[in-house]
Amino acid sequence: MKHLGNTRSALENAHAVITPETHVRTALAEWPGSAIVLHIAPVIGTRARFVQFTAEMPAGAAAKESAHGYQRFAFVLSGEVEANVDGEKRTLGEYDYVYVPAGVAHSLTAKSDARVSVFEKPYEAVEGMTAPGVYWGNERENPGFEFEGDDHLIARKLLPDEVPFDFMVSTMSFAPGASLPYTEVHYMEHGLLMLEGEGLYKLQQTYYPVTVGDVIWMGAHCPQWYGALGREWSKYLLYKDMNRHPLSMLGSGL
Ligand code: UGY
Ligand code: MN
Repeated sequence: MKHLGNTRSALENAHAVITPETHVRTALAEWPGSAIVLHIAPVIGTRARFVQFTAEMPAGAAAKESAHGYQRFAFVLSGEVEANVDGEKRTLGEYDYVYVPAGVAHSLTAKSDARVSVFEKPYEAVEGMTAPGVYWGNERENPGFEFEGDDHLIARKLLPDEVPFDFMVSTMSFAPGASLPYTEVHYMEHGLLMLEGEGLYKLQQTYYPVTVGDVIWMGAHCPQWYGALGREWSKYLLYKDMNRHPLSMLGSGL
């Protein structure tokens, strides 16, 4: 695919497809020793309201909370990472994850070479509402539910579906041939990482073949649909902002 500059990567006004052969690594002060592939940031398209990156951590590398105390969701793609959050230490393996609320000091230390998918967002507090606490989980232990009644399409919510959370991370799993029931158009944004399998993603008016390792940004109102191809179930990790009035960002200066 790299021949003569060919790529499936694309950037449009309300979406981006970012495929592994176009990834460029950078460094972040909070992740010394790790290579960071910063996929989605507020400089993209209609100004994303979150960041999504993959941290490639060599064994021994350690990370700390983000400089501005953003909420962080860290999902281990491979290897082992020791998370030390609020006095609690846990070793996270494949598909284990932790949600760390805004302003909570923590460390993530690679016990072996590891890859971690990270989403960060400033917390939009609501007056009188207690902010969420630390939350741990494993995607594979989540039984999930049939999405819109389709037993070939299983959704797993990785965070409690509760109003104090201002975003959700889920996985969506599709049997070959299964698809989203209709083209969705919604205000909420998505960051997506293909974890397993392959299929066709329709974004605005274009159909993209997508496979493991591909990242997709879907801005507000981006028409979106997915149909699974191949012989295996496909699965993607999906960030979505939730539970806040669309204009509340004006008050917070975003
Ligand atoms: O619920 C959702 O927003 C989800 N079904 N979107 C998606 O998979 N692109
Ligand atoms: Mn959606």
